[in-house]
Amino acid sequence: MTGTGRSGRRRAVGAVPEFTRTASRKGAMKAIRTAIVLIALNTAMPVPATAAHSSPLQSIGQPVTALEASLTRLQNELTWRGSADATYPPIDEAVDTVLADLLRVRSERPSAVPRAGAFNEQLERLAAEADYWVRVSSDPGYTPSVLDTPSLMRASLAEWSTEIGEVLRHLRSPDPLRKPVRPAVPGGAEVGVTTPAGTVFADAKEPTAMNMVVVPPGSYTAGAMAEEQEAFGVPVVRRHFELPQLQVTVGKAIAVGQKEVTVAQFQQFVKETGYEPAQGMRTWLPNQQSSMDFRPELNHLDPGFPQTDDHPVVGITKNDAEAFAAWLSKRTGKTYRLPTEGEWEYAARAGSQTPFFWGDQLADAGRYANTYDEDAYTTNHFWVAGSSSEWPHVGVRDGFAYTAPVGSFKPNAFGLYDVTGNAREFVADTWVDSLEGATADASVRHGEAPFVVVRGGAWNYQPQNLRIAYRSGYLSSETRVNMFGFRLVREL
Ligand SMILES: [Ca+2]
Repeated sequence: MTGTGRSGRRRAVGAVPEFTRTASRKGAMKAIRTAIVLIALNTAMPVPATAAHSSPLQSIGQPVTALEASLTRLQNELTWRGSADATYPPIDEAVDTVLADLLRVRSERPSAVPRAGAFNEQLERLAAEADYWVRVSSDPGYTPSVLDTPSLMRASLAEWSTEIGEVLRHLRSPDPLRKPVRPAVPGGAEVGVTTPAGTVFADAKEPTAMNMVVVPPGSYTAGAMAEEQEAFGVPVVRRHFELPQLQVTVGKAIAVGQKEVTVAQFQQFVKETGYEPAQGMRTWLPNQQSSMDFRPELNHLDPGFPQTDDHPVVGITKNDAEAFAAWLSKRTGKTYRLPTEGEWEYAARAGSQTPFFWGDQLADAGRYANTYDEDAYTTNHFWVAGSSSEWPHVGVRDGFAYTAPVGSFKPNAFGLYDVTGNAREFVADTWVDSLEGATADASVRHGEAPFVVVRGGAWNYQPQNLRIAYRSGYLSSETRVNMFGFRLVREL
């Protein structure tokens, strides 16, 4: 599989979920880390952990103290230096040091950092992202795209800086996800791949139970036609995201969340597990230029505007969504997960091949989706970034200035609500900037780095961007925005 870079170069896209680290220096770092573990094992293993001070490694300090110091250094490096090639090499170095220090802690003092496994997974993602930027920005042909403008890069660094702060804060804290999971009160649904399409069921008998809809197998054409892009004014710099069109088949029935995951559903997960979702988020707030500034004080319970329990949860990360799915799977004994990008588009189209799932008329948006309508305009007055122009309005009215309770509008032909409005939705894939090489069987596709893909529009989206083919990536795996939420798939 290949993707085409903005400067015209072709990049290999990994076929496996491992993110490629740049060859030589990374190999050396890995060798150093392995050597450290071997030294640690050889010296520390015969003595109890409490006697680790007798280790020769004492000369370079206690491992947890060293880890704290390297994490602090990493956090300080997570700042924009005017360009990617100035910003990322020191981050790349710093995160490798942290990973080496964490590995040493795991071998010498495994109980000292109870969440070491989760922290390692998170830091490996940052390492993969830093690697990507070092590699891409050192190419003389590199020019930033619409997805890596300075303001987006600054927000991504702010997200990571906050996350590293959280790692530091919880370095010695117990792992909340080690608590036993309380099983759901069984919903009694007997469903499988032969259950009739359109069947609605829940795997729990609880007020917060999530209704799932059986979606039949089938095929669709992914991506947009040139005529559609022309008609809806898709900026030239984004058109390749939706091209080339390809035929995709979802080979067997799946169940898809009837609605987006709500605040109440997510909050049940948080309360029962003690899970700590990401703190801070990028925002769209009244009178703000469309720059998505990171606001560290906000979180999923306060995304900067009023919500009730039945609104879609927003401001969470893809990792938070996956943690929720893992918890729900454990509670119910069924497999819940994020949809792949192919499954998402198939479910959202529900048999349609028109720009919108309801047809091709923008004027109908107010009946099917919560978008940046006249009500949102009156409250928010978004401005075009770097200009004195307000976003134009298109005469659609839906009654909601921010998010709406899930299911407030008409569903698509599969019986799914809000697929292109209310909150944008994370999918399982990682970002590739075109459909070239997309999977024809709707299986998950991985890009060069663990950057997120979001599909569907949101409450702050201009109605023309509710087109089903609309897709975009955010070049950070920790992205959270007060317009991003999710829905889940349940395997049958
Ligand atoms: Ca609205």
